[in-house]
Amino acid sequence: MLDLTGKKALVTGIANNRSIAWGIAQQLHTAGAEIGITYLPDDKGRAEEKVRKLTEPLTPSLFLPCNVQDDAQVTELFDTLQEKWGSFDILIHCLAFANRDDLTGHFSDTSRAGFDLALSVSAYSLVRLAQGAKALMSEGGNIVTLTYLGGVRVVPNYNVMGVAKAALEMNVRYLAAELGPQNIRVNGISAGPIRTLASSAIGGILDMIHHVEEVAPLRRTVTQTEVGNTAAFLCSDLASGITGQILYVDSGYAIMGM
Ligand code: 0WE
Repeated sequence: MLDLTGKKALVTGIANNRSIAWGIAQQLHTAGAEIGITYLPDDKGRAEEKVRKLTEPLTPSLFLPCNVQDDAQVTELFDTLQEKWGSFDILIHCLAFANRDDLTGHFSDTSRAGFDLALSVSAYSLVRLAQGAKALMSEGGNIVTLTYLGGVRVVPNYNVMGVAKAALEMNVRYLAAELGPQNIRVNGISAGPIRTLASSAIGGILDMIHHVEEVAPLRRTVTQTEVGNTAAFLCSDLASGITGQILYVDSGYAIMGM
């Protein structure tokens, strides 16, 4: 049985009702987990308000700001987690960012600053959050991150994000090897393209979605709920033997060669 009753789950990366992280939070909640939410704070508090309203039905027991580029915020996050939760069980990492200019045009024109930014937000952040989490996952735990095919194969315009996802997927393996003895499992979900705030900001996402609908074995794209169910599975005892893996939730797209 997929049962997460009594488990505490911290979910990062919810921006709005289309976020894959929101799909994951809902399915973890449905499976019985207690939810904590982090949001990316902005100057006007709009993001906080929006994410708070959206996630209210899950009655989160924690709601905390976390910009992974700000060391003080990450330290504060784990201090608060220790104080309020003591220990926790599940960390969901759904964070990525690259400059928009770096997601179009020539990959060879990527600047050092653009490269550093993409790798820092999208890959290093998993290492930093795992660092904080391992100290609080005293009874073992689960870490799940989101990745994309563009991290293992060339997808036009994904560019520096592909390099960041390659680093992220290797982070999954190194973290899984190191944290396994503490019974902390670390896995990634490689989701097919979905219309979200992040992907909609990219020109041509609809064409990519139509391409998937034509050639993927299931002849359709995947939903946030399907990714959420896979995350819930990975965090459950049903997946107790799985760690260090990247699981493709992509309607089968990645198996095709032609
Ligand atoms: O990982 C992603 C998107 C991540 C992303 C999106 C943005 C848009 C707005 C990272 N940084 C930014 N920065 C912005 O300013 N995906 C898997 C979705 C995605 O993004 C693509 C894709 C797909 C699919 C970019 C190019 C080509 C395909």
